[in-house]
Amino acid sequence: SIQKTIRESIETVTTTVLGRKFAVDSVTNTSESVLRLSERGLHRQQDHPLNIVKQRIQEYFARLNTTHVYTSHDALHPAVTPADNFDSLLIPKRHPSRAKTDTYYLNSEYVLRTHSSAHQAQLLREHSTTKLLKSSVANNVAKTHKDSFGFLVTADVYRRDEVDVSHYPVFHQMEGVRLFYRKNLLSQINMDAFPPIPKSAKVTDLPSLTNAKSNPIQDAHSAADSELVALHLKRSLEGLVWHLFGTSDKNLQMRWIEGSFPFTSPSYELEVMYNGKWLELLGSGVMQQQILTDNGCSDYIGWAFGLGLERIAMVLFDIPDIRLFWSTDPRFLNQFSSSSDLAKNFKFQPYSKYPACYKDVSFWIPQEAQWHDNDFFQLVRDVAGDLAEDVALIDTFKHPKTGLTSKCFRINYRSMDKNLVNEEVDLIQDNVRKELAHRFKVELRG
Ligand code: FA5
Ligand code: MG
Repeated sequence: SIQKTIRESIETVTTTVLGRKFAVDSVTNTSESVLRLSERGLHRQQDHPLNIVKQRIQEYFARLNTTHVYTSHDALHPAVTPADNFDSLLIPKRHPSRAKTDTYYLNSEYVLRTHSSAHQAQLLREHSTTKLLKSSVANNVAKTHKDSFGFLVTADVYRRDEVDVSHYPVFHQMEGVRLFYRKNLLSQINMDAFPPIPKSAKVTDLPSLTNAKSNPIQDAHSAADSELVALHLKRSLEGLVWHLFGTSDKNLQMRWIEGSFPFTSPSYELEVMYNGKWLELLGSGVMQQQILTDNGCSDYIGWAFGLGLERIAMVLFDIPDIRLFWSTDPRFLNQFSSSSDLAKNFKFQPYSKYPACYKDVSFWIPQEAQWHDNDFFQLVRDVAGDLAEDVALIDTFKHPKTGLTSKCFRINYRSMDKNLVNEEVDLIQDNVRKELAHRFKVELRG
């Protein structure tokens, strides 16, 4: 057995994600609990609400145009390179989203994608090579090359984040990309017809399409081209939001606000009014021409968007807690069915919530520690799993003499499918404390 231990320690330690192996190194910060979620494929599961929303969006884009089809992808592997996830999208080297505190690194060469945009470059390249292939075979460069095209990508995405009813380390996005052959942009845009949105709904656009300072038209684009593409983007997405929500809310309100992404300019976000508040549904914009040029599509101009499927499903079906999407409880899953007609005002009927129970933990952070609150959130996820509903920082205190910082977090425990007894929660809390002392060498208080 000693030999076995030695043999194991010599062999490279690997983690496996959907059949692919990744060597663990000093950068690795993925946890077993998150890796296991990558196997669920919720957006491909029959009758799962995320799958229903995905299908409705695909259906909208399929009906929208007769001039071309959007190709759909929903099973691309979640492990991508930092080049795919960041560099290819012109995200600066020092951008905070690259930090180990925010992104899951499988190792120094692979991350779990943090957004569906990670597949833009790859799909553009694939498209440009198949187009070229087709056109050279058919010797009909003019026809095939002038076609506009588009694709949709549905993907589970991973972010180290806070813990509460609307944040979970894995959620789902759908990316949409539409390219137009630049030389006949106007005629292509004119060929697309958008279903009208009734007068009862209210759509508020930005006061002006573009803002030269904070949201400029790219040097590579003429103002006319950029505005045509932005207009096509907005009409496409307004129609989508109406298609999704219009049947249940005739007085639907949506508005465009300025966005900011390294991979689009100008950039826009679309919000809907939900329970008296504006809720962000998606980010979008005119794609950076550099990205198209880098990936064999320099003759095109286009738009892209990325939306959150959970957000849409939560609004559409009144799902109160993001953890429910991961539930295997038939009381949740059996309410959804894509075959029956869900379109007419279907709402999720919540079953009784089990009582919550909170526990506080406070500790001194050692001087030399590089503390980040996300490390603590991750630790709670690892130890308590889905039983942790919410983690909140309730107090920070800096000792005037020692200069040490103390933090107090409140963990709210609640099970989605059973009554937690106090002894059970005490046990978990005790494990959180032990793990905290072990991982970060903090000094526990009280
Ligand atoms: C992005 O991820 C960009 N890649 C979107 C994009 C694509 C912009 C293409 C331009 C062109 P952002 O981090 O804002 O942006 O996320 C996009 C959407 O995902 C949000 O509008 C929201 O609907 C959803 N989303 C973001 N974070 C979460 C979260 N923690 N939980 C649930 N949904 C989320
Ligand atoms: Mg955003």
